[in-house]
Amino acid sequence: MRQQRLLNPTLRDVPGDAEAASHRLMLRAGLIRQLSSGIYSYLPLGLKALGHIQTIVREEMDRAGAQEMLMPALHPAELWKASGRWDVYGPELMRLQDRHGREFALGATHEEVITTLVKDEIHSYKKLPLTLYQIQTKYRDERRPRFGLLRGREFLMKDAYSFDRSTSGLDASYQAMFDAYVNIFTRCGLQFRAVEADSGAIGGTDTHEFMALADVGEDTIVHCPACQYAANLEKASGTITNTSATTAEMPNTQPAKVHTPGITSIKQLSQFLRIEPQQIIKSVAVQANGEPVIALIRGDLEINEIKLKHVLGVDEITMLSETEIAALGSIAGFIGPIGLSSVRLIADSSIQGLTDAVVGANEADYHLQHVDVQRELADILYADVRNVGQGENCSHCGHELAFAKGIEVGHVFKLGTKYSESLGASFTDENGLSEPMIMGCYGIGVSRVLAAVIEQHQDERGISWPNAIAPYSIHLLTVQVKDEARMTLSEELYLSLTRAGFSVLWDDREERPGVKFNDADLLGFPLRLTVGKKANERIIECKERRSGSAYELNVEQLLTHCQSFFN
Ligand code: 9G3
Repeated sequence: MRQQRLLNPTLRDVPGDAEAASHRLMLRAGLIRQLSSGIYSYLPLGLKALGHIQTIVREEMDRAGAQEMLMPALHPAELWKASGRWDVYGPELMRLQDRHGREFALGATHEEVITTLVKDEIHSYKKLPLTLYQIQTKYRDERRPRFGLLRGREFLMKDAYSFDRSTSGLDASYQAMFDAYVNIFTRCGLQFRAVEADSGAIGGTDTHEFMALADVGEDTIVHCPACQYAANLEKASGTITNTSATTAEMPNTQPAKVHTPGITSIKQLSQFLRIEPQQIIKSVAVQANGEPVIALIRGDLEINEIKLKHVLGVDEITMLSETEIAALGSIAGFIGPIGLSSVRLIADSSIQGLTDAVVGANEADYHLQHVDVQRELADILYADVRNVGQGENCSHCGHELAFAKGIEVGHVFKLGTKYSESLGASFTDENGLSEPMIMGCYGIGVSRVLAAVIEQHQDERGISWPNAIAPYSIHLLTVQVKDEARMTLSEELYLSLTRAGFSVLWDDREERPGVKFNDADLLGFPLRLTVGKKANERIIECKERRSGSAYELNVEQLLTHCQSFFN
C-alpha cells in the first residue's frame, strides 16, 4: 500500500479523556475514531490488526474442532423472556421495536439464540459433542464506557457454545477450548494468566478468565509465584496468620467499654487507641433476602461481596441504612457483635483466635476492648468472606501470594443445563431416553484483545506491534521522494517484498524525514526500511522497532534478511 493514499490520520495530541495508553495510541496512530461514547469506527490500519487477531482465533477454534457460524444481532424478546433474562438484565441490554411494534434485544450474548437453534436441529446423541462459534458484534449499554475499546458499548466478540451428552464430555470440550485460548493469546503476543473466576449471574460451575496483565486492567488477580494457583480477586482465597500479638493469652480481662467520641472509622480507631487495625473487628451490616446480617472481619481487610452472597445463599445483598441499623438496637459507626439479639452473625476466618480485640459497643461514641473471640463469640459461624489481603499465603504451597492488575480478554464457563433446561434443548440417548444437553460457553473479547496487545506493546514513541498482529510487517520509507533514483529503488523493493508475500506500507509522502521517522515509530510496524542517501550504492537502512537495533543492508540481502527476521 502507498501511504500517500492511505486513510491514516495520525495525531500529535489526543483528547484529555483518553486515559488508557492504548486508547491514546489508537487515536494518535489513526486506528480508530469515536462515533459516540463507547462506539468506534475502525480505520484501515485498525481493521487490519483486528483481522489478524480474528484469523488467529479462527485457526485455533477450527483446530479445536469448533465450527464457525454467524447469528443475528436482533433477538426477539420472546427468546430472552423464555430464558428469564429479559427482566434480569436492566438498561445494559439494549432493546428496540420493529415497525410492527414487536420488541427485540440487541444481542449482548447468544446463549438464547444458539440453544434454541440447537434445540430445533439436534435430537440424537449421535450428533454430540458439538461446538459452534461466531465472531460477531455485541451490544451492551455500559453505564460508563471508558478506555476506548477496552470497555465499549458495541464490540467484537468470539463466542463459542459447546453441547455435550455428559459432564465428562463437557470437561473435554472445556479443556479443548481452554487449550485453544492458551494458543490464541500466546500467538497474539499477550502476557496472560488463566485464573479461577466466579461464574456470576450466568451460573454454572467451573469458570476461568484469561487476564492480560496490564496496570490499566480493571480486574485484580491473585497468583502464587511458586505454584500454578491464580484466581480473580472475586474468588481468590489465601491463608491468614493472626500474629501472637493479637492472640496472646490474656489474663481473664472482661470486655470493657471505652469512650471513643466520634471515632467511627478503622483508621481513626487505630490511631485513637494506638492499636493495629489487625486488632479491630469491623462489623459490616447487610440485608440478605430481607434479613439483617452482620459480617465480622479483621479491621485491615475487606469483605468480598461475591463470597458473602455465596455463603449466605442469596443473589443480592445491600448495606443497611442508618435507620435500619438503629432498628437493630445499634448505631452506625459503632456496630458490634456483642449484645445484639436476633441478628445473624457471620465471621470471616480472619478474626479466628483474636483475644484482645476491639469491637463497636452498639452505643454512640463507645467501643468494647479486650474482646476474646473464642470466649465472647464461642459458637459463631466462620467462613471465607474476604478479599485476599496483602501478605496472605498460598493455600496450596504456602508461598506469599502476589497481586496484579489484568484485562479480561477471555472467559470460559461450564454452563451445565441452565439454558438447555429453560429452553428445552434435549437429546435422545441410546435407549431413547430424553436428556438435557450439557453446555459450555466460551468468550474472547476480540476488539479488547486489540487494545490489550497495544497496552502491552507500546513505548514513549508509539506502538510496537508483535509481528503476528502488525497491520503491516514492513514500513518502507523513501527520503526525498523527488529523487528519481530513490523512488525507482523503492518501487523495486516494494514490488519484490510484496511478491515475496510481505505486507508493506510504502511511505511515499512528500514529508520531511523527521515526520516520516516519527510516524513510523508511532505506527510501530516491526521492520522499517529506509531508502536514503546510499540508494545509488543499492544500500538501505534497516531499523527493528522492538529491539531498536539499526543497521545497513545491501538490497541483494534484503529478501533473505526479511525471511529470517519474520520467521
Ligand atoms: C446481557 C448483558 C450483559 C451481559 C450478559 C447478558 C455478561 C451476559 C455473561 C456472558 C457469558 C458468556 C457467551 C460468551 C462468553 C461469555 N454480560 N454476560 O450473559 F444481556 Cl446486557 O456473556 N456468554
